This record gives sequence, structure tokens and C-alpha cells, in this order.
Amino acid sequence: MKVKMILPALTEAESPLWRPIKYSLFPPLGLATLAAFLSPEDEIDLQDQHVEALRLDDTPDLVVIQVYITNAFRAYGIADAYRKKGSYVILGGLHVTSLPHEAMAHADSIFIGPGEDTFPQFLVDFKNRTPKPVYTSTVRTLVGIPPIRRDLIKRNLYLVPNSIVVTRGCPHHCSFCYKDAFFEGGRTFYTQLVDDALAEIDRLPGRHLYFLDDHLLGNAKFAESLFEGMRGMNRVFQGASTVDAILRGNLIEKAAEAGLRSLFVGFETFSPENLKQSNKKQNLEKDYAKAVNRLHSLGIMINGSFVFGLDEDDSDVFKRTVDWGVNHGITTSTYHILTPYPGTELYKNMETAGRILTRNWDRYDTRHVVYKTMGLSAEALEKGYWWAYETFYSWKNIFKSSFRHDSVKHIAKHFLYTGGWKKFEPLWNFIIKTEGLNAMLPLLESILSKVKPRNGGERQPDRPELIRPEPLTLH
Ligand code: B12
Ligand code: SF4
Repeated sequence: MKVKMILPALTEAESPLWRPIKYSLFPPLGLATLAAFLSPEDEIDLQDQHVEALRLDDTPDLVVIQVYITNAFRAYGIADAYRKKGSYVILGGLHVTSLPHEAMAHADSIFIGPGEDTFPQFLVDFKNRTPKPVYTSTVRTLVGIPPIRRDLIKRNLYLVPNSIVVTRGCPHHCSFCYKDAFFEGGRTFYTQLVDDALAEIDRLPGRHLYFLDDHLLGNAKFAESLFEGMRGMNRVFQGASTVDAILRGNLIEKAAEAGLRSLFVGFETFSPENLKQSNKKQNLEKDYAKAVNRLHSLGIMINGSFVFGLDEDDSDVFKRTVDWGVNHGITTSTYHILTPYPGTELYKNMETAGRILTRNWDRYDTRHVVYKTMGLSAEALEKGYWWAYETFYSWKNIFKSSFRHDSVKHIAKHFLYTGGWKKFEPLWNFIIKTEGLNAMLPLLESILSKVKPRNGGERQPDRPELIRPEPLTLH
């Protein structure tokens, strides 16, 4: 059977918001995971519109499309075109799960939730010519799933071909997060067997890994065994965690010993009231600065995530947030405008209150205001968002923030990582055009090499914090 698998681009290449390097980071792991359930005889063509022009002139037997909120309209267009030609089209992913009725109009079958249980069921039905219109995931396990079809990934087109997910979901329940809606009807947090995760790591060439798990430290027992198993594997890796997990026990030290060199952390709001409204209980009363210092003392760089537009935010929130990041030596910052994704608690609350302003999903990219704001006008919110990016990534602040570290190596790493990510766009574009992105991996690996901090720790911020910030994670 001929199978076409497509990840439509999250942003159009013509859009001014298109940044080739951002969209050339990770391969389509979800589709490669599903491909593993197909038979070795199937002819599979896996295409990722982020890194290649889609070829749509074929007529495969089966078309599998992954739908996120901001690629939904593109996904529907592609689906409609293939259905017209007679291919059987199936749609799944986060947005289909949030809005099945919308997706149904563009598919022969749709999939609700993760696909590891439903996709193999569908394949049997499809073979027997009895496919159902809707498949809903109920069995949540990663035990016994076949190895991801990484052979289908065009490694040279990505900066981080070794992305990996060893868990699904997260133990927390933040009201703005996709997680509870996506995993409804079954377990919302589960892990691979440690041995399977280690075997998957072993199959990956090179040294660098990027764990895309929502919360790599979410199951302490699993994470501890994973890090134990990874010691001596000579890997460097990046991942994501919440502040409370960084502060608890000594898991973070174990992660550092196993090769953790940079961590995505949600520091998203400084307001306890915002945290409570977002059901981010796990991070209330936690000391951000302490978490930052702990990571820095282990030589771990930080990608801080911050949300603007929560109901308690005022016009000072942008400056406060940027200053805090710079003064605490945060390596990179990701700012988001609060976005109520359909299916989330936040969306339901806003819809009930009549606060949803548009259902143009293209605008649900965390860069546009799509709801009626409270403390700030929509204009001030968008303006402040862009100001924050510009200011945090000014050369002046990159220097200032880099020099927050004691060790010369950490200063250099911080400077190169931040500058490289935000200041060399034309160079990245050139490298991408010449398909040399994968050749940059050794450079990334060396930037992520181990730091031995002098004086056993990091410099504290010069001035005490006026407000102790609390995290709110959109990762
Ligand atoms: C990698 C990633 C990206 C990549 C996307 C490209 C890529 N190669 O995947 C990049 C870096 C480009 C990206 C960008 C953004 N991202 Co992102 N990203 C992720 C991340 C970390 C991992 C995705 C992944 O690989 N998951 C692992 C695989 C195994 O799961 P999966 O892809 O969901 O696939 C499974 C199922 O969905 C299902 N499935 C999927 N498709 C189909 C199809 C069929 C037919 C079937 C049967 C099943 C099926 O089966 C798979 C196996 O179970 C997720 C977080 C997460 N843990 O998922 C966030 C996430 C998807 N991103 C998110 C966001 C918010 C963004 C941004 C908007 C943020 C920003 N402002 O920068 C931007 C998009 C910008 C834009 N203009 O839209 C949100 C999405 C929220 C939502 N409701 O849509 C997530 C969930 C993070 C979060 N917790 O909030 N992202
Ligand atoms: S925002 Fe982060 S911590 Fe909260 S539920 Fe989602 S993944 Fe978990």
C-alpha cells in the first residue's frame, strides 16, 4: 500500500513570522512513531512542510495528516484535495482531538487522542475494508510499541534530528494546557519502560539528544532510572521541567550527571493570583531564584518560558519579566501571549464569559491576542510582547545576562547559544538553503559541553527581587 504522511507547516513560509531555523529544529516525531505500525512492505512517503516543499501530485492509498491548531486550515486544504482524488484521508493530533466535528468534515476517519492504540486498530479495519469514521484512544501505554521509523526522517534537514519523547503527558493540570483535553478518557501521564527508552537512545547516532517530553522529571522514579542508565553513555541533552521538580530531592543533579546541559523551565508569571487562576498549584510558593541558582551551579543553561496577558498582568509586566530574566542569567526566553486553546479549561471559561474574539486558528500562535483582555488592552499586550523579545535579545542584555555566570566557560556558552539562536538569522538561512544544517550539530554539542563552575556556584542577582516570581508553564 502507498502511504503518504504529512506534517503541514505551523506557519506559512511566506509569513513575516516564518523563521526557517525555528521550524527546522525537530523532525515529525509523531508521524514517524505512527509509521512504525505500518508494514515493511508499505511504501511510505513522510513529508514535513517545515523543511521541504510538499509534493501533492500523487494519489496514495492512504494519507495520514497531523493537525495542530495553527496548521489546521492548511491540513484541511491538503486533506480535501487528496479526498477529491480518491485517496483515503485520516486526520489526527491535538487540534482534531480538541475539535473533532470541525475536522470530520475534511477526513474519512479522525483520531481522538494519542495514536499508539487506535492507529494499529484502524490499519486492521482498513485492510478489511471496514474503517470507522472515528477512533478514540482509550488504552494508554507505550509498552511494546515498535521502534520509531527514524529511517523515514531526512536527518540532514534538521538541526536537532535526535529529538526523542520517552513519556506522554504530564502529572499536572494547568488550565491553559493542551494536556488534559488531549489525554481525556485515559491516563494523562505515562512513561516508556526505562529499558525501552535507553534502547531508543542507544539507536541514536552522535551525542546530542533533545527530549521533547512535557515534563522529563515528572515521574521521579522513572527519571532517576533513566539518568542512571544514561550515565557513561557520553550524551549531552536538553529537556523540560517545572520549577518544583528542580527544587525537589536530587533528581536534577542526577540529570546533570547523565548529560543534561539545558532546560526549558516555565517561569511564566510573577503573580500568585495568576498562578491560582491557571490551576498551576504545583508551583505556588516556590522560589524561582533558588531553582535558577541550582541549575546554574550544575552548569545547566535555562530556557525560561513566560506568559503575558493573564488577568492580573499590568503594563509593567513586560519590563519586570525581561529584567528578571536578564538579571538571573536566563540563557534564552520564550515569551507567549496567553492563548486559550479549544478543549482547555481556559477556553471553556473564556467562552462562557464571552471573551473569545476569533476562531481564526492561524492567530492562535501565542503571538496574537485572541480573547478579551482584562488588565491590559490587546494593543498594549501585543506591543509589550514584541518589546520583550527585542529587549531581552538586545546585544546589551545578551552581554549583561551572560556575565551573570561565574565560570568563563558558562559565560561563553551562554553568549554563543543566545547570540546563535537570535542574532545570526541570515547565516542560518544560508546553512538551511545549502542543506548543511545537520553539519552544525558538533558545534551545538560543544556549546552544550560540561561546565565546571568556579567557586562551586553562581553569582546572585545584584538587587533583591521585588516580587518572587512563580512559574506558569506553557511548554
Ligand atoms: C516539537 C514541537 C514543536 C515543533 C513542531 C514541529 C514538529 N516537528 O513537531 C516547533 C518547534 C516548530 C513547535 C512550534 C510551536 N509550538 Co510546539 N511543540 C512541540 C512539542 C514539544 C513536541 C511535539 C512532539 O513531537 N510530540 C511527541 C509525539 C509523539 O506526539 P504527537 O506529535 O502529538 O503525535 C501523537 C499524537 O498526536 C497522534 N497523532 C498526531 N497526528 C496524528 C494523525 C493521525 C492520523 C493519527 C492516527 C494520530 C496522530 O499520534 C502521535 C503518537 O501518539 C509539543 C509538546 C508535546 N509534548 O507534544 C509542543 C506543542 C505541540 N507546541 C505547542 C505550541 C504552543 C507551539 C507554538 C505555538 C509555540 C510558539 N509560540 O513558539 C509554536 C507554533 C508556532 C506557530 N506558528 O504555530 C503546544 C500546542 C498547543 C496546542 N493546543 O496546539 C504544545 C502541545 C506544547 C504545549 N504543551 O503547550 N512546536
Ligand atoms: S503546562 Fe506544563 S506543567 Fe502544566 S500541565 Fe501542561 S505540561 Fe504540565
